[in-house]
Parts: sequence; structure tokens; C-alpha cells
Amino acid sequence: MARQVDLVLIHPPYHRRRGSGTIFPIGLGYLASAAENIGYKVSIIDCALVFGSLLPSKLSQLGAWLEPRLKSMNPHLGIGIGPCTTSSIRGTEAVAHVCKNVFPKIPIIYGGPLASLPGQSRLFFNKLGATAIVPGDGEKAICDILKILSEGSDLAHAHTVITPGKDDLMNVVEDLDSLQFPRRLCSVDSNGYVLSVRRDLFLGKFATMVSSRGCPHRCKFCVSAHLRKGIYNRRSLENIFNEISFLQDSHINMVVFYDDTFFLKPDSLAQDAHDLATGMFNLARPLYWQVEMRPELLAMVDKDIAAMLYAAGCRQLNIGIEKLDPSCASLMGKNVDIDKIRRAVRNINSEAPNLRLTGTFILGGPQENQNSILRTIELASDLGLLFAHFYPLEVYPGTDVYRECFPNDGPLDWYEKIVSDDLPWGELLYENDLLTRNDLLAMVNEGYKSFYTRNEWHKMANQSLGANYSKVANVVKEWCVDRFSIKKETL
Ligand code: B12
Ligand code: SF4
Repeated sequence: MARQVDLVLIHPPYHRRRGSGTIFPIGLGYLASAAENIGYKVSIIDCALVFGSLLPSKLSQLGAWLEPRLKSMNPHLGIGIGPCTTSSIRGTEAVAHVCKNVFPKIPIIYGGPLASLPGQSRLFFNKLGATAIVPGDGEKAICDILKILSEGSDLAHAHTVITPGKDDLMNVVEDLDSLQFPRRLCSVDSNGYVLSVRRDLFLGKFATMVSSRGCPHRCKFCVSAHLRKGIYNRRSLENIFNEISFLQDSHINMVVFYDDTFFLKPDSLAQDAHDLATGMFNLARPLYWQVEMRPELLAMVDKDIAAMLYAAGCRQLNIGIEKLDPSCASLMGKNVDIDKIRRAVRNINSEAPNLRLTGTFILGGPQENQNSILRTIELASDLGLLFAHFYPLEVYPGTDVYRECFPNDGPLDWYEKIVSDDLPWGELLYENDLLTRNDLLAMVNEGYKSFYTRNEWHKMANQSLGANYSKVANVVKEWCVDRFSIKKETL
């Protein structure tokens, strides 16, 4: 008989972009650690590692792959599916279908961003066969669920989960230091996890980490502020460095911090960077790391901060700049002062030339026209970034932009829009009278072409990437044609 575990956690597939990485879902790692800590056996199946496309031809193969794995684990208390996102809804449905077929009597529990958005419970109960939903942080909830299920009791008794008929709620772990470190599968060689072309520093074994949860900002296009009711919590530096030391014992020498926004306040950036650097200097071995940052934080990086970050192992800053044309910059709810950004980039390039800078840009939205988009592309190309990503404005349910675009929509109308779309990638693109989604996609290709066909880019990339330059240049060439793999499947 197959081995029996208490809980199987399944990461559904999503439509991968060209040059994207495959990252171990650390949220499932946190759930596994929490449950194992109180004595339950947990296995994780990462469908996203193997299936990188939501095209029907790919999804139809999921059952044959997943079924034997699921059977071999033989979960006897429950199956957890997540992190669920709006974009991966087709993949989530396909996973749910297999689970229901193979183990019709085993409860299915969902969690992740989509499960955390208000008003979505009907989708999970009616379309995905959910027994329960966990909104927000899942560690306490998964322990409650396993205890209740092992007692043969009803999940409706748990205060941390939504069951049919119960109102929306939100789980927030305020004391992040109280959590077990997440279980991870991070060996590049044995598990197939790789960083995206943009994030790969080619420095060996890596892990991802979060030093905080939640985001106190409220950018109009983003769901993050709605996921934990906007509550932001941070781990102590001591707790972060304990985890880093633990990772280093497994020969990990690079960490990608996936916080929504690392370094929170511009005013305290110098002090925060100093405190972090001090901890990094005290590690037994050097660690290389990178973070996500808001543009107004980048704007505060002077020469001293740049030098300090580099000395402390920081090798990349990823900045969500979004828009550079002054007439549209505030559109997204971000403060972008192009002059200050330019000055910060100059500081970094002079004091820490090997500290890589990357930026993301969103094209489209109210007030945007071809000219303002071209202006953002032109300014982006001139900034001194090693990588830039250009996205058409994707309209996520729960955001201010969604409400502006679809003021009459009910909570589940997004679902019908996505599943009836002839494109497989699960994104709703912004459209208005000035720009259709095809116009926007063409502008995105234009952005990639302008940025990556410049001689300066090739010179900079050659210098920075060395032996990896030609491999990266080949991927970048594809971005100019179809970065989102919507015309042709990649995997
Ligand atoms: C790191 C990251 C990635 C990584 C890894 C993703 C992963 N699956 O772990 C990569 C680069 C691969 C990625 C890809 C994508 N991402 Co992403 N990603 C993030 C980011 C920045 C952090 C996630 C994270 O690690 N958080 C820390 C851990 C501890 O939290 P967690 O994963 O949420 O898990 C906790 C709870 O949600 C819950 N939980 C999660 N799963 C489950 C399952 C069960 C059964 C239970 C009970 C509970 C539970 O318990 C966990 C522990 O408390 C978030 C931003 C955010 N604030 O969430 C965006 C975010 C999740 N990504 C997003 C998007 C859109 C994408 C992509 C579609 C982009 C793309 N096309 O490439 C894909 C889709 C991925 C997918 N699985 O569907 C959106 C989702 C928006 C939405 N409306 O659904 C987010 C919220 C960013 C944003 N603000 O818009 N992403
Ligand atoms: S875009 Fe970044 S800063 Fe803005 S709400 Fe989302 S996570 Fe927060």
C-alpha cells in the first residue's frame, strides 16, 4: 500500500512567462512546517514546476501526471490547494478535478491570495468543491484543520476557516517570529527550481525568503494591500539572521527576499540598511541577496548607502517603477520622481557598479496614450538598468483599477471573463477607447525591443553577466516577440 500522509499540499500550475523561474512555493513550506511541528505528516506536490502553460493541451495531461503521485501519498486527513491566484484559476480547477476524482471523500482546503479576497468563497464552494477556505496567513488555520479532522469533527467549528454559510474573515499572524522556519526544497540540481533570467545572479544555490508580510501601501492596480487587511508585520532581524544561518548550513549562498516592499520608509532607509548590513557582516559566511523596492526608496540611495549595501552582499535591487511619464506617474499610486531616481542610479553605478538594478513598468491605464507609453519606454531605456520588464496593465479583481474598469461587476464576474478568454494566461488586460489589449501587447513588445536592442544594453549585459551573457541575450530576444507565451506555448 502507498505511504500515508495526513495532508498533501498541491501548488497549482500557472502560465509561465518566457525567462521566468520556477520558485518553490514558500507559503506551502510554512504550512508544512507548522503542521509537522505538531506531529502531522505533510507532502508537497508542485505542479507548477512541471506544467508551465495553461493551454488546454497541457492541462489535459495534468491528470495522468498528478493522479499517481497523489495516490502514492494517500492523504488521509485532507488535501490543501494553493497558493491560489486569479491568474492560475484554470490550473486550480484542473487540480481540483483530479483530487475529487481520486479521493472524493477527502476534504479539500484552499488558501492563498485568491482565497483572501473578500467575496470569493462562492467560487471555491460552487466551482472548486471546497470543504473550507483559509484567508490570509495559513499556519494556525492548517493546524486547527488537521486537529479537527483527526478528531472526526466538523471544520465549521474552526475560527480560522471559512466553511459554507460563514462570513469572510482574515487570519493575520502578527508575531512572525513565532512561526517555524518554512520547509523548503531549494536545491537547483535535484529539484529543478531555478531563478528567472532577471533574478539569476549565477552564484550557486539559492533560497527565497520573506522578512515581512503584508503591504501598507495601496497602489491602485495591486491586490497586496487587501490580502491581510493592509496589516504589515515584520520579522525581527535576529529571527531573519537565524534563518539565514540555517540556510547557509545547507550551502545556500544567495537569498531572494520576496517581500512586497523591502525597506519600508524612505526616512529610515539609511538606519534600516545599516542595521541589516551589520547583521550580514556578522554572518559566518558571506551571503548574496536581492530585494524588491519601491521607487521612492531607491530615490533615497546615496553613495554611502549604495556602498554599504554592496559591502553587505546586496547584488540586486528590483524596483517597481511602473510609470515614468510625468503626466501618468501618479496614476498607479506610486511617487516617481525621475530626477531623484536618475541621481540614485548614478550613485549606485559609481559606488557599487556591480550592484544590479532592474525595473518593472506597467503600460496602459486611464489617461495613458501611445505617446505617454513611448515616453515611459524611452526614459526606462535611458535609466541605466540591467533588466526592465514591461507589462500591459493587468486588471486584478479586488483592486481599485478593477472597480474603475468594471464598476458593475459582481464578485465573480472576473472568473467568467478569464475562463472564457481565448488566451490561456489568466490575465485580464486593461482596455479603453484609446488602446485595445492588442495595442497594449504591441507596445509591450516595443518596450522590450527599445530596451534590449540598444548597444549600451549589450555592452552592460556583457560586462555584468560575463559567461552567461549569450544565454541571457537569447532569452531577451524572445521577449521582444512574445514575452508572455500567449502565441505559442513554451513548455
Ligand atoms: C514570491 C511570489 C511569486 C513567486 C513564487 C510564487 C509562489 N507560489 O509561492 C513567483 C515568481 C513564481 C510568482 C509567480 C506568480 N505570481 Co506572484 N507573488 C509572489 C509574492 C511577491 C510573495 C508570495 C510569498 O512568497 N509570500 C509569502 C508566503 C509566506 O505567503 P503566501 O504564499 O501567501 O502563503 C501564505 C498564505 O497565503 C496561506 N496559503 C497559501 N497557500 C495556501 C494553501 C492552503 C491550502 C492554505 C490552507 C493556506 C495557504 O498560507 C501561507 C502561509 O501563511 C506575492 C505577493 C504577496 N503579497 O503575496 C506575489 C503574488 C502572489 N503573485 C501574483 C501573481 C499575479 C503572480 C503570477 C500570476 C505572475 C506570473 N504570471 O508570472 C504568477 C502566478 C503564481 C501562481 N502560483 O499562481 C499576485 C497574485 C494576485 C492575485 N490576484 O491572485 C501577487 C499577490 C502579487 C500582487 N500583489 O499582485 N509569484
Ligand atoms: S505594488 Fe508594491 S507597494 Fe504597491 S501595494 Fe502592491 S506590493 Fe505594495
